[in-house]
Amino acid sequence: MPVPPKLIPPRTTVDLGAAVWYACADDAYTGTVGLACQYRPAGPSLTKPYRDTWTRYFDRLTPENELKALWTEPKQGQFDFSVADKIVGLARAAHKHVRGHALVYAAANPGWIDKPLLIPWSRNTLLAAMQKHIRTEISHFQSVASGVIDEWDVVNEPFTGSGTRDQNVYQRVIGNDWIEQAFRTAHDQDPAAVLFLNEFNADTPGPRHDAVLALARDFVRRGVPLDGIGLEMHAGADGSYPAAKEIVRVMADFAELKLRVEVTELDALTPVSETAAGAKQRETYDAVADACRQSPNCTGVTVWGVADAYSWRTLPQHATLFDQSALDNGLFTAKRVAGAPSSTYSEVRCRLSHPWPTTADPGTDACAPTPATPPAIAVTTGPASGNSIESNPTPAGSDPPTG
Ligand code: 9MR
Repeated sequence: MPVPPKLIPPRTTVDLGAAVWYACADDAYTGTVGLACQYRPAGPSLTKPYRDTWTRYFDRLTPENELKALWTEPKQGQFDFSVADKIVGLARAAHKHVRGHALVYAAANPGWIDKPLLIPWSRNTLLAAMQKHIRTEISHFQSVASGVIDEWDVVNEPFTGSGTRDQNVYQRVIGNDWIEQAFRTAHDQDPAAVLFLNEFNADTPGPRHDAVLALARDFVRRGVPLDGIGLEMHAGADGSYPAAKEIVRVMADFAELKLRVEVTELDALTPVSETAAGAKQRETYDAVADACRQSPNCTGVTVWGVADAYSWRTLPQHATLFDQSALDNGLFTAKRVAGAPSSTYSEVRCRLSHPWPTTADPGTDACAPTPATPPAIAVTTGPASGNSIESNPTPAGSDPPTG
Protein backbone atom coordinates (compact mmCIF):
# COMPACT_ATOMS: atom_id res chain seq x y z
CA MET A 1 0.00 0.00 0.00
CA PRO A 2 1.43 3.46 -0.89
CA VAL A 3 2.46 5.50 2.17
CA PRO A 4 2.50 9.30 1.76
CA PRO A 5 5.09 11.44 3.62
CA LYS A 6 3.96 12.36 7.13
CA LEU A 7 2.43 15.81 7.43
CA ILE A 8 4.99 18.45 8.28
CA PRO A 9 4.15 20.04 11.62
CA PRO A 10 3.56 23.80 11.65
CA ARG A 11 6.61 25.49 13.17
CA THR A 12 6.66 27.80 16.14
CA THR A 13 10.33 27.10 16.79
CA VAL A 14 12.88 24.82 15.15
CA ASP A 15 14.75 22.35 17.36
CA LEU A 16 18.51 22.75 17.73
CA GLY A 17 20.34 19.50 18.45
CA ALA A 18 23.92 18.36 19.00
CA ALA A 19 25.81 15.17 18.30
CA VAL A 20 26.80 13.63 21.63
CA TRP A 21 29.34 10.95 22.63
CA TYR A 22 27.90 9.16 25.60
CA ALA A 23 31.30 8.36 27.14
CA CYS A 24 32.29 12.05 27.14
CA ALA A 25 29.37 12.66 29.52
CA ASP A 26 30.12 9.86 31.99
CA ASP A 27 33.26 9.51 34.16
CA ALA A 28 32.20 5.96 35.04
CA TYR A 29 32.01 4.81 31.38
CA THR A 30 33.09 1.18 31.11
CA GLY A 31 31.67 0.16 27.73
CA THR A 32 33.45 -0.91 24.59
CA VAL A 33 36.75 0.88 23.94
CA GLY A 34 35.64 1.94 20.46
CA LEU A 35 32.95 4.14 21.99
CA ALA A 36 35.20 5.66 24.69
CA CYS A 37 35.49 9.45 24.60
CA GLN A 38 37.93 9.80 21.76
CA TYR A 39 38.48 13.53 22.00
CA ARG A 40 38.58 13.99 25.78
CA PRO A 41 40.73 17.07 26.47
CA ALA A 42 43.62 16.72 28.95
CA GLY A 43 43.19 18.07 32.48
CA PRO A 44 40.34 17.84 34.96
CA SER A 45 37.26 15.87 33.98
CA LEU A 46 34.84 17.82 31.81
CA THR A 47 32.11 15.20 31.78
CA LYS A 48 29.74 17.35 33.84
CA PRO A 49 30.23 20.56 31.84
CA TYR A 50 29.90 18.49 28.66
CA ARG A 51 26.60 17.00 29.83
CA ASP A 52 25.33 20.26 31.28
CA THR A 53 26.21 22.27 28.17
CA TRP A 54 24.23 19.87 26.02
CA THR A 55 21.31 19.86 28.46
CA ARG A 56 21.23 23.64 28.82
CA TYR A 57 21.69 24.69 25.23
CA PHE A 58 20.32 21.96 22.98
CA ASP A 59 16.83 20.54 22.45
CA ARG A 60 17.81 17.03 21.39
CA LEU A 61 20.73 14.81 20.61
CA THR A 62 22.06 12.57 17.90
CA PRO A 63 24.24 9.70 19.13
CA GLU A 64 27.42 10.30 17.15
CA ASN A 65 28.26 6.60 16.91
CA GLU A 66 26.45 4.54 19.56
CA LEU A 67 23.49 3.45 17.39
CA LYS A 68 25.50 2.38 14.35
CA ALA A 69 25.40 -1.34 13.45
CA LEU A 70 29.14 -1.58 14.06
CA TRP A 71 28.33 -1.25 17.76
CA THR A 72 24.73 -2.48 18.06
CA GLU A 73 25.20 -5.74 16.11
CA PRO A 74 28.92 -6.46 16.28
CA LYS A 75 28.32 -10.14 15.47
CA GLN A 76 25.50 -11.37 13.29
CA GLY A 77 22.36 -11.78 15.38
CA GLN A 78 24.16 -10.75 18.62
CA PHE A 79 22.87 -7.33 19.53
CA ASP A 80 24.51 -5.07 22.09
CA PHE A 81 22.50 -2.01 23.08
CA SER A 82 24.35 -1.35 26.34
CA VAL A 83 25.92 2.00 25.37
CA ALA A 84 23.04 2.89 23.05
CA ASP A 85 20.64 2.52 25.97
CA LYS A 86 22.77 4.84 28.07
CA ILE A 87 22.80 7.64 25.54
CA VAL A 88 19.08 7.31 24.87
CA GLY A 89 18.61 7.30 28.67
CA LEU A 90 20.59 10.54 28.93
CA ALA A 91 18.13 12.23 26.56
CA ARG A 92 15.12 10.67 28.24
CA ALA A 93 16.25 11.90 31.69
CA ALA A 94 16.47 15.41 30.24
CA HIS A 95 13.00 15.03 28.60
CA LYS A 96 14.48 15.42 25.14
CA HIS A 97 14.30 13.51 21.89
CA VAL A 98 16.91 11.51 19.99
CA ARG A 99 17.55 11.39 16.22
CA GLY A 100 18.22 7.72 15.60
CA HIS A 101 21.44 7.63 13.58
CA ALA A 102 21.77 5.43 11.56
CA LEU A 103 20.07 2.11 10.80
CA VAL A 104 21.92 1.29 7.58
CA TYR A 105 25.25 3.05 7.00
CA ALA A 106 27.75 1.10 4.92
CA ALA A 107 30.72 3.11 6.26
CA ALA A 108 29.86 1.91 9.78
CA ASN A 109 29.18 -1.72 8.94
CA PRO A 110 30.51 -4.42 11.25
CA GLY A 111 33.00 -6.78 9.62
CA TRP A 112 30.50 -9.62 9.28
CA ILE A 113 28.39 -7.58 6.85
CA ASP A 114 31.26 -6.44 4.67
CA LYS A 115 33.13 -9.76 4.70
CA PRO A 116 31.03 -12.78 5.65
CA LEU A 117 33.33 -15.49 7.00
CA LEU A 118 31.93 -18.70 5.61
CA ILE A 119 29.11 -18.35 3.13
CA PRO A 120 29.02 -15.43 0.67
CA TRP A 121 25.87 -13.32 0.76
CA SER A 122 23.02 -13.90 -1.64
CA ARG A 123 20.40 -11.21 -2.25
CA ASN A 124 18.00 -13.05 0.04
CA THR A 125 20.39 -13.63 2.94
CA LEU A 126 21.75 -10.08 3.02
CA LEU A 127 18.29 -8.57 2.64
CA ALA A 128 17.07 -10.71 5.53
CA ALA A 129 20.08 -9.67 7.68
CA MET A 130 19.50 -5.97 6.89
CA GLN A 131 15.79 -6.26 7.65
CA LYS A 132 16.47 -8.10 10.91
CA HIS A 133 18.91 -5.39 11.98
CA ILE A 134 16.42 -2.61 11.26
CA ARG A 135 13.52 -4.39 12.98
CA THR A 136 15.53 -5.39 16.04
CA GLU A 137 17.05 -1.95 16.60
CA ILE A 138 13.78 -0.06 16.21
CA SER A 139 11.80 -2.55 18.30
CA HIS A 140 14.42 -2.50 21.07
CA PHE A 141 13.93 1.22 21.57
CA GLN A 142 10.16 0.93 21.16
CA SER A 143 10.21 -1.35 24.18
CA VAL A 144 12.86 0.28 26.41
CA ALA A 145 12.44 3.97 25.56
CA SER A 146 9.09 4.42 23.87
CA GLY A 147 8.75 7.74 22.06
CA VAL A 148 12.29 8.99 22.80
CA ILE A 149 13.63 8.24 19.31
CA ASP A 150 11.02 9.92 17.14
CA GLU A 151 12.97 9.95 13.89
CA TRP A 152 15.51 7.72 12.19
CA ASP A 153 18.19 8.08 9.58
CA VAL A 154 17.13 4.85 7.92
CA VAL A 155 19.78 4.99 5.21
CA ASN A 156 22.95 7.06 5.44
CA GLU A 157 25.06 8.28 2.53
CA PRO A 158 24.02 5.92 -0.28
CA PHE A 159 25.36 8.13 -3.10
CA THR A 160 28.76 9.19 -4.41
CA GLY A 161 29.82 12.74 -5.27
CA SER A 162 29.06 12.11 -8.93
CA GLY A 163 25.49 11.13 -8.11
CA THR A 164 25.89 7.40 -8.70
CA ARG A 165 25.04 4.76 -6.12
CA ASP A 166 27.84 4.00 -3.68
CA GLN A 167 28.95 0.46 -4.55
CA ASN A 168 28.58 -0.79 -0.99
CA VAL A 169 27.71 -4.37 -0.12
CA TYR A 170 23.96 -3.68 -0.06
CA GLN A 171 24.06 -2.14 -3.52
CA ARG A 172 26.26 -4.89 -4.96
CA VAL A 173 24.42 -7.84 -3.46
CA ILE A 174 20.79 -6.77 -2.98
CA GLY A 175 20.65 -4.41 -5.95
CA ASN A 176 19.02 -1.03 -6.56
CA ASP A 177 15.99 -1.63 -4.34
CA TRP A 178 17.98 -1.99 -1.10
CA ILE A 179 17.17 1.57 -0.04
CA GLU A 180 13.46 1.09 -0.66
CA GLN A 181 13.52 -2.21 1.23
CA ALA A 182 15.18 -0.50 4.22
CA PHE A 183 12.50 2.21 4.35
CA ARG A 184 9.63 -0.26 3.99
CA THR A 185 11.04 -2.37 6.83
CA ALA A 186 11.49 0.63 9.14
CA HIS A 187 7.96 1.83 8.44
CA ASP A 188 6.49 -1.63 9.06
CA GLN A 189 8.23 -1.75 12.42
CA ASP A 190 7.27 1.77 13.54
CA PRO A 191 4.65 3.48 11.36
CA ALA A 192 4.78 6.60 13.59
CA ALA A 193 8.53 7.24 13.25
CA VAL A 194 9.69 10.00 10.90
CA LEU A 195 12.03 8.37 8.38
CA PHE A 196 14.99 10.16 6.79
CA LEU A 197 17.53 9.51 4.13
CA ASN A 198 20.68 11.34 5.29
CA GLU A 199 23.29 12.47 2.80
CA PHE A 200 26.57 14.37 2.69
CA ASN A 201 26.92 17.32 0.28
CA ALA A 202 23.34 17.12 -0.99
CA ASP A 203 22.70 20.57 0.49
CA THR A 204 23.95 22.52 -2.53
CA PRO A 205 23.03 22.01 -6.19
CA GLY A 206 25.08 19.30 -7.91
CA PRO A 207 25.03 15.65 -8.92
CA ARG A 208 24.61 14.26 -5.40
CA HIS A 209 21.70 16.62 -4.68
CA ASP A 210 20.13 15.68 -8.04
CA ALA A 211 20.47 11.97 -7.25
CA VAL A 212 18.83 12.38 -3.83
CA LEU A 213 16.04 14.46 -5.36
CA ALA A 214 15.42 11.89 -8.13
CA LEU A 215 15.21 9.09 -5.56
CA ALA A 216 12.90 11.16 -3.35
CA ARG A 217 10.61 11.93 -6.33
CA ASP A 218 10.45 8.27 -7.23
CA PHE A 219 9.71 7.21 -3.63
CA VAL A 220 6.98 9.80 -3.13
CA ARG A 221 5.39 8.95 -6.50
CA ARG A 222 5.30 5.25 -5.64
CA GLY A 223 4.38 5.72 -1.97
CA VAL A 224 7.61 4.29 -0.52
CA PRO A 225 7.58 5.51 3.11
CA LEU A 226 10.06 8.42 3.14
CA ASP A 227 9.38 11.51 5.28
CA GLY A 228 12.47 13.64 5.05
CA ILE A 229 15.95 14.34 3.78
CA GLY A 230 18.86 14.94 6.13
CA LEU A 231 21.33 17.49 4.80
CA GLU A 232 24.57 16.97 6.69
CA MET A 233 26.35 20.29 6.00
CA HIS A 234 29.93 19.73 7.02
CA ALA A 235 31.05 23.13 5.79
CA GLY A 236 34.52 23.99 4.56
CA ALA A 237 36.85 26.76 5.64
CA ASP A 238 36.58 29.21 2.77
CA GLY A 239 33.58 31.00 4.26
CA SER A 240 31.62 30.84 1.03
CA TYR A 241 29.93 27.49 1.58
CA PRO A 242 27.05 27.05 1.89
CA ALA A 243 25.17 30.17 0.68
CA ALA A 244 21.76 30.69 2.28
CA LYS A 245 19.87 31.20 -0.96
CA GLU A 246 21.22 28.00 -2.46
CA ILE A 247 20.23 26.05 0.63
CA VAL A 248 16.75 27.60 0.51
CA ARG A 249 16.41 26.43 -3.09
CA VAL A 250 17.48 22.90 -2.16
CA MET A 251 15.05 22.82 0.75
CA ALA A 252 12.27 24.04 -1.57
CA ASP A 253 12.96 21.15 -3.97
CA PHE A 254 12.02 18.77 -1.18
CA ALA A 255 9.11 20.92 0.03
CA GLU A 256 7.51 20.45 -3.39
CA LEU A 257 7.43 16.74 -2.63
CA LYS A 258 5.93 17.46 0.82
CA LEU A 259 9.12 16.17 2.41
CA ARG A 260 10.69 17.79 5.44
CA VAL A 261 14.41 18.54 5.60
CA GLU A 262 16.76 18.78 8.53
CA VAL A 263 20.30 20.03 8.78
CA THR A 264 21.67 16.96 10.51
CA GLU A 265 25.43 17.36 10.99
CA LEU A 266 26.28 21.04 10.83
CA ASP A 267 29.83 22.17 11.51
CA ALA A 268 31.98 24.84 9.92
CA LEU A 269 35.75 24.98 9.81
CA THR A 270 37.46 28.23 10.64
CA PRO A 271 39.84 29.57 7.98
CA VAL A 272 43.46 29.29 9.17
CA SER A 273 43.93 33.04 9.25
CA GLU A 274 41.05 33.48 11.70
CA THR A 275 40.69 33.11 15.42
CA ALA A 276 38.78 30.30 17.07
CA ALA A 277 35.43 32.08 16.68
CA GLY A 278 36.03 33.40 13.17
CA ALA A 279 33.63 35.78 11.48
CA LYS A 280 33.43 33.60 8.38
CA GLN A 281 32.46 30.65 10.51
CA ARG A 282 29.70 32.75 12.05
CA GLU A 283 28.47 33.71 8.58
CA THR A 284 28.19 30.03 7.69
CA TYR A 285 26.23 29.20 10.83
CA ASP A 286 23.98 32.23 10.32
CA ALA A 287 23.41 31.35 6.65
CA VAL A 288 22.33 27.82 7.47
CA ALA A 289 20.04 28.99 10.27
CA ASP A 290 18.62 31.70 7.97
CA ALA A 291 17.95 29.12 5.25
CA CYS A 292 16.17 26.87 7.71
CA ARG A 293 14.09 29.69 9.16
CA GLN A 294 13.00 30.71 5.65
CA SER A 295 12.03 27.17 4.66
CA PRO A 296 8.77 26.01 6.24
CA ASN A 297 9.69 22.36 5.67
CA CYS A 298 12.94 22.65 7.69
CA THR A 299 12.19 21.01 11.03
CA GLY A 300 15.56 20.78 12.77
CA VAL A 301 19.21 21.77 12.87
CA THR A 302 21.83 19.61 14.57
CA VAL A 303 25.42 20.69 15.21
CA TRP A 304 27.91 17.81 14.89
CA GLY A 305 29.56 18.11 18.30
CA VAL A 306 28.94 19.81 21.64
CA ALA A 307 32.22 21.74 21.68
CA ASP A 308 35.34 22.20 19.56
CA ALA A 309 37.60 19.63 21.20
CA TYR A 310 34.90 16.95 20.77
CA SER A 311 34.43 17.49 17.05
CA TRP A 312 35.43 14.77 14.57
CA ARG A 313 37.11 17.60 12.67
CA THR A 314 39.50 17.92 15.64
CA LEU A 315 41.36 20.93 16.96
CA PRO A 316 42.61 23.37 15.76
CA GLN A 317 39.56 23.51 13.49
CA HIS A 318 37.17 24.97 16.11
CA ALA A 319 34.22 23.75 14.04
CA THR A 320 31.38 23.96 16.61
CA LEU A 321 29.58 26.62 18.66
CA PHE A 322 31.21 26.09 22.07
CA ASP A 323 34.74 26.26 23.45
CA GLN A 324 35.56 23.79 26.22
CA SER A 325 38.85 25.46 27.19
CA ALA A 326 37.10 28.01 29.41
CA LEU A 327 34.12 27.39 31.63
CA ASP A 328 31.44 29.90 32.44
CA ASN A 329 29.20 28.97 35.35
CA GLY A 330 30.24 25.36 34.87
CA LEU A 331 29.30 25.35 31.19
CA PHE A 332 31.40 25.49 28.04
CA THR A 333 31.76 28.98 26.63
CA ALA A 334 29.62 30.05 23.68
CA LYS A 335 31.97 31.51 21.07
CA ARG A 336 31.55 35.12 20.11
CA VAL A 337 33.12 37.05 17.27
CA ALA A 338 34.74 40.28 18.44
CA GLY A 339 32.27 43.14 18.00
CA ALA A 340 29.29 40.85 17.38
CA PRO A 341 26.21 41.71 19.45
CA SER A 342 25.88 38.14 20.75
CA SER A 343 27.42 34.69 20.55
CA THR A 344 27.12 32.67 17.35
CA TYR A 345 25.04 30.17 19.33
CA SER A 346 22.58 32.94 20.22
CA GLU A 347 22.39 34.11 16.62
CA VAL A 348 21.57 30.59 15.47
CA ARG A 349 19.13 30.06 18.32
CA CYS A 350 17.37 33.36 17.64
CA ARG A 351 16.79 32.45 14.01
CA LEU A 352 15.45 29.03 14.89
CA SER A 353 13.21 30.53 17.57
CA HIS A 354 11.63 32.90 15.04
CA PRO A 355 10.99 30.83 11.94
CA TRP A 356 9.34 32.49 8.95
CA PRO A 357 6.64 32.95 7.85
CA THR A 358 5.39 33.84 11.28
CA THR A 359 2.15 35.29 12.46
CA ALA A 360 3.70 36.94 15.49
CA ASP A 361 5.37 40.30 14.93
CA PRO A 362 5.63 40.12 11.13
CA GLY A 363 6.98 43.66 11.02
CA THR A 364 9.87 43.24 13.42
CA ASP A 365 12.71 40.80 13.57
CA ALA A 366 14.40 40.00 16.85
CA CYS A 367 17.49 38.62 15.08
CA ALA A 368 19.93 40.75 13.15
CA PRO A 369 20.82 40.95 10.34
CA THR A 370 17.41 40.53 8.76
CA PRO A 371 17.41 37.84 6.06
CA ALA A 372 16.00 38.39 2.57
CA THR A 373 12.26 38.06 2.02
CA PRO A 374 11.34 34.39 2.26
CA PRO A 375 10.09 32.74 -0.91
CA ALA A 376 6.51 31.46 -1.00
CA ILE A 377 6.73 27.70 -0.53
CA ALA A 378 3.60 25.61 -0.37
CA VAL A 379 3.85 23.10 2.45
CA THR A 380 1.13 20.91 3.86
CA THR A 381 0.88 21.41 7.58
CA GLY A 382 -0.70 19.16 10.15
CA PRO A 383 -0.27 17.80 13.63
CA ALA A 384 3.19 16.71 14.76
CA SER A 385 3.44 12.94 14.88
CA GLY A 386 5.07 10.71 17.44
CA ASN A 387 6.10 13.43 19.89
CA SER A 388 5.36 12.20 23.36
CA ILE A 389 8.09 14.11 25.18
CA GLU A 390 8.15 17.79 26.04
CA SER A 391 11.49 19.30 25.17
CA ASN A 392 13.00 22.00 27.29
CA PRO A 393 14.82 24.38 24.96
CA THR A 394 16.70 27.52 25.83
CA PRO A 395 14.14 30.34 25.91
CA ALA A 396 13.95 32.30 22.66
CA GLY A 397 16.48 35.09 22.45
CA SER A 398 18.29 34.22 25.68
CA ASP A 399 22.04 34.54 25.44
CA PRO A 400 24.35 31.99 27.02
CA PRO A 401 27.51 33.09 28.76
CA THR A 402 30.07 34.25 26.24
CA GLY A 403 33.82 34.47 26.38
O1 9MR B 1 31.79 11.80 13.82
C1 9MR B 1 31.75 10.40 13.57
C2 9MR B 1 33.10 9.77 13.90
O2 9MR B 1 33.33 9.83 15.28
C3 9MR B 1 33.13 8.31 13.43
O3 9MR B 1 34.43 7.80 13.59
C4 9MR B 1 32.70 8.22 11.97
C5 9MR B 1 32.62 6.78 11.48
O4 9MR B 1 31.44 6.12 11.86
O5 9MR B 1 31.44 8.83 11.79
C6 9MR B 1 31.44 10.20 12.11
O6 9MR B 1 30.16 10.74 11.86
C7 9MR B 1 29.76 10.71 10.50
C8 9MR B 1 28.26 10.48 10.49
O7 9MR B 1 27.95 9.29 11.19
C9 9MR B 1 27.73 10.42 9.08
N1 9MR B 1 28.12 11.57 8.31
C10 9MR B 1 29.53 11.95 8.34
C11 9MR B 1 29.99 12.06 9.80
C12 9MR B 1 31.44 12.53 9.86
O8 9MR B 1 32.30 11.59 9.27
